[in-house]
Amino acid sequence: MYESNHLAKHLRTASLKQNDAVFIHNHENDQLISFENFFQNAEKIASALISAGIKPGDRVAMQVEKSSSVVELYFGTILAGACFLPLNTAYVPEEIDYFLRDSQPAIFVCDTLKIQGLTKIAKSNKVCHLWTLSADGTGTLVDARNAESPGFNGVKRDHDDLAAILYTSGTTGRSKGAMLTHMNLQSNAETLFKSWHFTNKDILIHALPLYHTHGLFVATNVSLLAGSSMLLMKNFNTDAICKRMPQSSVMMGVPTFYVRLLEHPDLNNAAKNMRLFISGSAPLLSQTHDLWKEVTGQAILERYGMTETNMNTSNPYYGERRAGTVGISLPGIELIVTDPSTGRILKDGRTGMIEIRGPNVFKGYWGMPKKTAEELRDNRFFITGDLGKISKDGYITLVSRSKDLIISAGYNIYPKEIEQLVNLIDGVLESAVIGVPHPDLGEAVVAAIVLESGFSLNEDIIMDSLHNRIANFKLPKKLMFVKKLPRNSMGKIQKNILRESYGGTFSNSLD
Ligand code: MCA
Ligand code: AMP
Repeated sequence: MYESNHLAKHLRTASLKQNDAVFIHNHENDQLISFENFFQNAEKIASALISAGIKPGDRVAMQVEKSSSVVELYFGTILAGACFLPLNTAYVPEEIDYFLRDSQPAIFVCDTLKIQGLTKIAKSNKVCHLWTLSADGTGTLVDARNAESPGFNGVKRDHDDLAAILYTSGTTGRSKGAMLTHMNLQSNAETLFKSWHFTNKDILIHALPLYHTHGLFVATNVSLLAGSSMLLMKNFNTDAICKRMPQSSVMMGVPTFYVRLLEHPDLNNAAKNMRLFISGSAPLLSQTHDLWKEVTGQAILERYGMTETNMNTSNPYYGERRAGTVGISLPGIELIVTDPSTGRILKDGRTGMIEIRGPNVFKGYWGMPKKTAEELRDNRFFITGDLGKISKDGYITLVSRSKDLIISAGYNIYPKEIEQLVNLIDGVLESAVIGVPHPDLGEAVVAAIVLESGFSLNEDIIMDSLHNRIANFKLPKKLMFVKKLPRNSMGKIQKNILRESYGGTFSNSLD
């Protein structure tokens, strides 16, 4: 089936033998969607996209709440030969304007509730069709789908053709669209499905968003390849997860999931039937790893990935899951550590830049050949920006990052973007944004602000100016008004000193 469409063909194979089995179980309304139902809906969406004039390689962008229809739209887009472009639901219109301008999608699917604010933006960016999709499964996308019949067999797409573009924030403040091919997604799903021993008996607790690599590709593609089920939860909620664990077998989450679940009194009992807990997207503290093992008797399997590469390393399914490490390179993926200034390979466990090569590595940044050339070497090694080391027996430890990036509960936040907005506020002389340890989020955003002399701005004024200009999760959790910023002899702001000064800001809080 779907013979000429590389990714669709591979993702469909396992479930052909179990069309009636449940692929998606919607937690909110207990609705069960069989594989057959799912693929028929995806085929109808593909037909609707083609009827709307979609051509191979066209972008289908979406910003909608999590639902099974999103998964159908993803697969329908692949079948239609187009390129799926999901956007974080927290992005405000100003941010959406940038993504539409940069990616020039043919179709943009948005939440029915947001259509008023987004119509003008879609028009000014020459989007051909603005469709809607609400979390309750209604909208013009669904109307278009329902007007079609199933049976669409997929547009021809080869392994090197684009399947998706996912935006990842840029150190200069401009988000970059990572171009992912059919092979990138298929090869990584295949590797993970084998490494983590997924089967059609598995039921995956899916409480992650569907607009990032973790919840979209890792969770969904692996489940499709294995023919396993997903329990789709709209949000992360510890009560609901503990209640559902006894009927489930695997959970994928960011470290915040594990930190919060450890607070739940039922965890020990609830986790007894689970065979695997996987963590990634941000560092899992050794304390969390150890405590989880103490309470549930199971070692969390930590893995390491990036939007540009999907997953690179994983702790083993059998064998030692070593706390504080992200495990070993996945089969078929080369990982080297290099000297950041010369690019020469470093041996003997020395710390340096992690570089990755393999079928998982993306094609480049959308419309940014210069940026692509800076990060993707001619020999196809991708310079990750993560600093780490490899132990004698192959375990990789991430030590720090060379990029100025904050990871807050799995969401990436680039300080530069916030600094630029803070600096525009009347009365602000300059600012520096840093990430500091936070017991729940891992890292939280703190902004150090210097005011121009004669101005006396308070927190509310600053926060009011930032609201509606950036997504809420990027907003600083704390503002520090300072007389001046620490600088080195070259005049560069010393963020390490700020991190030391404010490192204890949230040490006792769970705000
Ligand atoms: C929500 N808020 C946050 C975050 N999430 N603030 C900072 N950082 C966050 N991550 C804020 C909201 O803006 C809101 O603020 C308030 O918290 C409550 O919002 P709510 O949605 O109720 O929050 P929550 O349910 O507690 O969300 C926490 C969460 C969520 C469930 C842990 O952040 C989450 O789903 N994170 C996972 C992200 C993820 O999938 N990352 C994978 C990226 P206000 O009250 O002011 O409105 S892919 C990746 O990294 C690579 C490839 C990889 O390796 O996987
Ligand atoms: P993103 O840009 O959302 O793809 O985030 C990728 C970044 O998340 C990587 O470059 C790492 O810095 C970080 N990351 C992913 N998994 C882990 C992990 N297990 N431990 C620490 N950092 C991680």
